Formats: sequence, structure tokens, C-alpha cells
Amino acid sequence: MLTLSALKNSVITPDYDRNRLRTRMVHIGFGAFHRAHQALCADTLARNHGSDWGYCEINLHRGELIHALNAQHGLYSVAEMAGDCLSLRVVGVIKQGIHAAAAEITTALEALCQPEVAIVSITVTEKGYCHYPASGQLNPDHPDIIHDLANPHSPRSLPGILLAAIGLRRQRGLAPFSIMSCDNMPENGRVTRQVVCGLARLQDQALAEWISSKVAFPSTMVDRIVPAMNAESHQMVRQHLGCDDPVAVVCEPFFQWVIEDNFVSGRPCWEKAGAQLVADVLPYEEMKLRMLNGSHSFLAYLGYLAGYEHISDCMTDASLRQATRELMLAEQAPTLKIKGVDLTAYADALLARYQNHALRHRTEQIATDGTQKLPQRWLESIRWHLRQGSDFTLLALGVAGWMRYAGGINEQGEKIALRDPLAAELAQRVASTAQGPARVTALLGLQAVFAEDLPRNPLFVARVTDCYQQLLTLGARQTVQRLIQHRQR
Ligand code: NAI
Ligand code: CS2
Repeated sequence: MLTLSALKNSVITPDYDRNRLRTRMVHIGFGAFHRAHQALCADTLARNHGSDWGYCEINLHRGELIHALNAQHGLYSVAEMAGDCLSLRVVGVIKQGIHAAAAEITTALEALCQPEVAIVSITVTEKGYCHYPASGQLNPDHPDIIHDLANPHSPRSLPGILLAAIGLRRQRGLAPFSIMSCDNMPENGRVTRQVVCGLARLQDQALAEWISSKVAFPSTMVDRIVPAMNAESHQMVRQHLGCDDPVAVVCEPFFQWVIEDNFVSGRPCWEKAGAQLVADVLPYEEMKLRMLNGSHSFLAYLGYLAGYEHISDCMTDASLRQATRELMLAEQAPTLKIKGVDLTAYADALLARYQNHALRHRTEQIATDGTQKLPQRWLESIRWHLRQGSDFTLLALGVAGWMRYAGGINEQGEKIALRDPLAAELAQRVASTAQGPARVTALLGLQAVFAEDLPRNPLFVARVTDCYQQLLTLGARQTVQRLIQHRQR
């Protein structure tokens, strides 16, 4: 357990008065990313700028981390690693943690209804929004939404808990809060508004209208690579920290946060800690989602199939590295609207970040939840190319790589531990088809992912099928190698 007295001298600790902090922000989704990003940013503000913006943390699902956090009085450590250089810091801005499983749901709702709460931020992964990934609209058939419609006062979904809290605040005459998604989706504010208002419309039209006029849903672009912790990274942190910290995270030094400046009840001066406050986040979100996350997913599927365990291992393969660079510059960059950013320099900086071997970022981790990620990372770009009549071979290869991965058996004939909210549907489509064009057609039939247009586009279907067949006959490593050699001729 982390205690300040056990720490090594080199560790930076909160040197501000923690009692001065007020719980003005509630965060839902106390995962690795939030600990190394938004919470760290609030810590910088408290440390260097006298900010009193503190956090209450809510986890809707797993409770272990929340219990460990509370046992440490809200303290935990963040290790920034660049190659072999490490710096460790203890974050002190968290005042309380709540695990909102059924028994504690009232506590969670009360925390959200404290008068001074001005912002609710979110990192619950894409699947937490209970939406259709292709359209960003609420999926009313989602099991958690069905539950929340029947039990609006003890909800278990993100839209359900937000709606219940907003309803209570309105009833009690309290000011609304701003709801800020920090998940990797384009227009994450719009998606959050859609799922909350979508659920409200199914329950209470007047509340839906109140939300539309009173609650702000700022969008954000967030960037920092924060891999899942494992025994090895915990052991490494323990060595440098001086004690165990089950809540610790390891991350890269890079940090970026672009926030739509649209808050109804105030906000911290995040700009003092390096965030950019802008009127329109979408160009930044699209740049990051397509260049970074799009290339990450490409490396996740192709790299995993080629036998690479980590993103940094993929970077040692010259063809895969070159294919990733071309994917970013030839097939993603042209689709972007952002002005004033040197996209070649951005792509090269990403490749340099991917080389950070200290992060041990597993390809299998990034490969999870593919059905929730593909639309924003690849499919919108493919639609752009189809409209322009331009080449999208590498994007098609990415989609084929995901299909090969979703097949559930790797190139060594071993079972893949597929983790995806649509895993059952994927398995059913896989089981009913042999590997080959029929499998491609079956997987393209997932409307929540590919919508109606892409499966009907003969060029798209042909490109993906061709890449899929190559992956079956040549394997991922040789397919990528051949493609790059062919392009260099
Ligand atoms: P994590 O696995 O450490 O944490 C995920 C959090 O989401 C947990 O608190 C979990 O309880 C919650 N969650 C999962 N499924 C849920 C559901 N159906 N409903 C409600 N809550 C649910 O993951 P991590 O690293 O914190 O990433 C979370 C998200 O943050 C990512 O999916 C992404 O959208 C965003 N992000 C992550 C980055 C990273 O490098 N880890 C960087 C940029 C953004
Ligand atoms: C990754 C992201 O897990 C994934 O899908 O692509 O979490 C990525 O590490 C972050 O977005 C980097 O900011």
C-alpha cells in the first residue's frame, strides 16, 4: 500500500494542502488513462497554481481499484517513462472513490448531486456509451439500457447514471453540470449528448428538453499512451517507489489535451497545465483518431498476426513501420481538415513515440473492442477515398487484418482471446462461414459497424476481400512486406 512515509526521496509528492481541495469534479471510469491524464493535470494545477478543483471517482464496474484508492486516502503514483528514464510522482487531487455497483448506486448519485459539482468527466471506453458505433446513437436494445429503462432510479449504464443524476439535480433546483467525455471518439461530446438525451426521450420528454437547453457536453481530444498495468510494471514501480501501489500507472511523457471551451458551471484553468481550450475540437479529434489510433489499430491487428507482442516490437520491422507511416501520410492525412499542423512531422513523432520500449504496450490490448473502434479510426477515411476515387489499400488491409483476427485463431493455429462487446455475434458469423470471401461478407454484415453503405460498395468489398485472401495465403508479415516492396518499385 502507498504511504507517503515509505516513499523514496526521488518521488515527487503533493506539496499542497489537500484539505483545501473541493470536490468540484466527478469522474466516471477510474481507469489507467484518467489517472495519468485528467487527474494528473488537476494535480499540476493544485501544485503550481493554487487550484482547489478536486475529484470524486466513480467506477460503474470493477471495484478493486476504488477500494485500493480509498485505502491509500486517494493517493497513487504515476511513472512517466521514456526509454530507460523514469520519473515518479504521487497525485493528491482525489478526495473519494465510489464503486457504483447496485449497493452503492445511491452514494454515487448523491456524489453527482452535490451542489458544488460543476463537471462530470468520463473515460469508460467506447463501449460504455451503449451506442451504435457507426452512427453514435443510443442502442435501445443494449442490455444495460433495457435494465435502466426498467429501473431508472438504480441505473447501471453510463447514460442511465448521468440521466438519473441530472433528473435529481433538476428536481432539487441545483445548477446543471457540464459532462465532458475524454474517450477516443470523434465528437465525443455530441455522442454523449445523444446517448443521454436519447435515453431521456424514452423516459421523460420534458427532462430531455431541459438537458438539451441546460447541460453542456464539451468535446475533447485526449492523447497520452497509458498501457494497462501488469505484474512486471507493478514490480518496476515498486522498486523505484519504495512500496507497493496497486493503483499505480506507467505512461509516456507526451501529453496533449484539446478541450472545447463550453462549460455551464465553470471549469479549472486547464490551460495553465498545458491544455488547449478551443472553439472546435473536431479537426484535432479526427487528426488524432485517424493518424494515431488508426495506425495503432493497424499495428495491433497486423502486428499481432505477424507475431509482435508490443507496439515497440512492431517498430523493429522495417516493412511494418513503413506501412504504418504510409497509412498515416498517404491514406489518413489527406482526409483531415486540420490547418497549421505539419502532418509529416506529426506522423514521424508518433512513430518515435511507438518506439518507446519502456511502455510494453501490447498489440492485443489495442486489438480489444475492434467493433467499437473501426468506424472512427478507418471507415470514415475509407468513405472519403471512395468519394475521391483515391487509393485506400492500407486501410483495406487493416479491415482485413481485423477480420483475420476476429476469426479467433492466429497464424500459429492458437486461439485468440477475442475481447469485444460484440464477441458473440462475431463468433456466430465466423462459425457459420469458412475462411474466405464468405467470411468477409458475413463480417461486413455487421451494420452497427459498417452501416449499410460499405457492404454495398463493390470496390470496398473487393479490396478487403483481396487483402483478406493475401493474409490467409501469405500471412501478415509477408503481405505487408510484399505491399511495401511493390510500392517502392
Ligand atoms: P481501463 O481499462 O484502465 O479503464 C476503463 C474504465 O472504463 C474502467 O474504469 C472501467 O470500469 C470502465 N468501463 C469499462 N467498460 C464500461 C462500461 N461498459 N460501462 C461503464 N464503465 C466501463 O482503460 P483506460 O486505459 O483507462 O482507457 C479508457 C479509455 O480512455 C479508452 O477506451 C479511450 O477511450 C480513452 N483513452 C485511453 C488512452 C490510453 O492510452 N489508455 C489514451 C487516450 C484515451
Ligand atoms: C489505443 C489508445 O487502446 C487503444 O485503442 O489506440 O488507447 C491510445 O493508446 C491512446 O489513444 C493514445 O492517446
